[in-house]
Amino acid sequence: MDIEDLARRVTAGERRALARAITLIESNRADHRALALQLADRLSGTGNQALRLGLSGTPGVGKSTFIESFGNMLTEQGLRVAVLAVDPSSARSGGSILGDKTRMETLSRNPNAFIRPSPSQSELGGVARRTREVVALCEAAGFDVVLIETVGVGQSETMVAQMSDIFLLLLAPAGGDELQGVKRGIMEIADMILVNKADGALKPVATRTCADYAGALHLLRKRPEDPEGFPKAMTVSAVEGEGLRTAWEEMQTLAAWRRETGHWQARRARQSRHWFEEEVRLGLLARLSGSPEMRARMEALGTRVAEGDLAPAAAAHEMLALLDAAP
Ligand SMILES: Nc1nc2c(ncn2[C@@H]2O[C@H](COP(=O)(O)OP(=O)(O)OP(=O)(O)O)[C@@H](O)[C@H]2O)c(=O)[nH]1
Ligand SMILES: [Mg+2]
Repeated sequence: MDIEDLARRVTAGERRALARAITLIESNRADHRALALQLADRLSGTGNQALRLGLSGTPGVGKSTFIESFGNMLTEQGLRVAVLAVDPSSARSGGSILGDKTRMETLSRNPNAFIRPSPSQSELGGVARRTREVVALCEAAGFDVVLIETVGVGQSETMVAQMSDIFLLLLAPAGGDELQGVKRGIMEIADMILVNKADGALKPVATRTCADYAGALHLLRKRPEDPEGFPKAMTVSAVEGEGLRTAWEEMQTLAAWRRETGHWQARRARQSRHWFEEEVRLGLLARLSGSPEMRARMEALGTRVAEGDLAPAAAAHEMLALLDAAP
């Protein structure tokens, strides 16, 4: 495989080259991995910075519908949009985006949009790691906006926030007590809350819900990376396209402010450091379970720990010492 040529074609914005590069990045084969690293290295510093938007929300809140309307709106403004997903269940389901191309029908046929389902790795850490590399690819390929979708379960939101410049939380209109259902931790990483389905009979409920969340956001500790008025709660209707333009303007305002004040670069720098450490961590884990001998040793030590024969910390120490001995 000619990495130079592939890199050139990716930067030229060739979709097929991009798709091939992504397949390479998602592969677990050791030789592919080496080529993927070469490619990433070759593409780093191409200079293009996309706006990376994270989007999270529980099943049925309208993520796909939102991405369809919002994505089409952006392409109408002449922007190129990539849509990626971090789906921890994708190893089993084959990826939510793929299953739901019907909800993104026009966007998936849009020449200025690129939709890619979640990589099917068995662990969330692996999914997030590959997605992050694909974000960088899309950026090198000249996309203006990269949308990273995740369904709001477990750790996936935090991981998506860690690869986004702006993190959006999509919520449904709900009664007052349901507001408690959104975990504080999620509220704290949200840059904007969008209460969807603000249309028809749901509109008054959505407006009330939005006010409730605006109040809740207000109670959170002020973050240095926010200008006055952020994080912000707004109502939208993905189906009717209502509020999307305003939401986009707010995102741009926030992005511009963060760029001017240096928070944008600081956030990216923090994220890069985080992913570096994550790579090291995952690399160590891989080495610890990479060979049958290592796995057998882990299993044996685990058994001794379970039987009370050895303390967990002592067993871990013994296991880690093997890494020094291993080539
Ligand atoms: N009234 C109304 N319904 C909406 C809106 N957006 C989405 N829906 C409906 O909500 C349902 C779920 O929408 P999806 O876009 O599939 O939601 P999702 O968040 O992608 O769901 P999962 O992929 O299962 O996580 C569909 O029946 C949509 O038509 C909206 O703005 N207003
Ligand atoms: Mg969906």
